[in-house]
Amino acid sequence: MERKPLDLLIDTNGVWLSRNGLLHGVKNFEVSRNHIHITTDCGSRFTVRNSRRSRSARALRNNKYRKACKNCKLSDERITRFVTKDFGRGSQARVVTAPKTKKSKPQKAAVVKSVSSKANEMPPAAKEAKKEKPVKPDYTPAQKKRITTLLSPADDLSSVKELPPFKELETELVKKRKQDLRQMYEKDRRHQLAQLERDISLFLIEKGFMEVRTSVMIPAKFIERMGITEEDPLYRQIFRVDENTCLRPMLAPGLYNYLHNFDNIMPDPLKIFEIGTCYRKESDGKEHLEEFTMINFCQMGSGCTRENLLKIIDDLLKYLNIDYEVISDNCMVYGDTIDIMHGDMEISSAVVGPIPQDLDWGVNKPWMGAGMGLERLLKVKHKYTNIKRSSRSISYYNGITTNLR
Ligand code: ATP
Ligand code: 9VF
Ligand code: MG
Repeated sequence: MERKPLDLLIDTNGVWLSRNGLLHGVKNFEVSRNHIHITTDCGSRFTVRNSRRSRSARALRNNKYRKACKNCKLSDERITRFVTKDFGRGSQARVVTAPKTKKSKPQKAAVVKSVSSKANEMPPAAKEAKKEKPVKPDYTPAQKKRITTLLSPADDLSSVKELPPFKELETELVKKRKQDLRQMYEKDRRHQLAQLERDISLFLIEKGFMEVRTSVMIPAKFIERMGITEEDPLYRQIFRVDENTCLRPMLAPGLYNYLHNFDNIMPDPLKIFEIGTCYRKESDGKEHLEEFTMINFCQMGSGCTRENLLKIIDDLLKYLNIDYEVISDNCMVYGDTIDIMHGDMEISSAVVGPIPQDLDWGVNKPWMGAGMGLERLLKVKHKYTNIKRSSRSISYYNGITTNLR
């Protein structure tokens, strides 16, 4: 059965469960592209990611709570409705989203279109423009795909009034892309992903973090020890090599081992990081790769505050020239996370520990850390429409298709 997305769960239940199991009434909520902006009856306002797989979504599906929030003054009826899964009667929450598709949703696409009711309306001028499309030859879907592949983010076809026949445009673009590649060979010769890895590495070393490299193939029991159980969506995303081995979906297990082994050898605080490939079975497209590069830095001991963590992230993203926004989210492994977003794409998840799992790794000091995807950083930096352009690949070199023969 397809899991309900978080917005639908909130809509049906009319309640919100905080991390500590406190049940709140939802006064209203607003759904934007990937987020839900929630106001509780007790007046707190926050933004969470509209995910099917988050801790909150799972908690709401489970219908369990520890205590009802006193300030929310939830009626018995609302609490009963929540615990008995009587979803039939609709919600008391006043949803202030677009009038939209409430019954026919909850596909992501529908939510995407309902950013606001205004956004759905096309201004009259735009309607006119739509009627008067510039004369374009009708490319077949395969031809459109080929042209899209050949375009670089710097190309702008929108100002071209009349597009030439397919073959002509293809030849022109192939020529341009060959020139781009030749120029890279002549002038720079650096691979974007490799260079970004070097840049981040130097940046963190300057800041006092020590670089480590751990195995890509890890014992499957590390997954368990991370607190990833069968209910966690990540569980099914893991590439298994054999019964006892898998490809790492994250860098945390390796880092945990180093935190344990280096504790009391290094002065306080201990600061380490790793950059390396991680593997996850993913189903959705433009910002997920099954093989991607993660940077995870962490600090253990003194100074592990949210403020200090955000400062390092801010310095790093300023250095890389990437705009971002901070929101809170939660996940099964770490509980509450600080998510760093660029528009609607998560570029990093950051956490301030400690968390209960630490003890299973022999770690018993405060920590903070963040994981960030390098291909997503490149996607933002170079305005790629698809993350494949920045991935490990034989089909693209620095975002340029290599299929030019
Ligand atoms: P998402 O919800 O977007 O799938 P996530 O929360 O599962 O991401 P984390 O486990 O927090 O991802 O990983 C830390 C970072 O690694 C993310 O913020 C993202 O930048 C990057 N990342 C995670 N999964 C992928 C992927 N499949 N492809 C590319 N980058 C990824
Ligand atoms: C932050 C996201 C548990 C003390 C070794 C370091 C972190 C979030 C990282 C990553 C993950 N966590 N994709 O932990 O820095 O592990 O899910 Si540690
Ligand atoms: Mg995350």
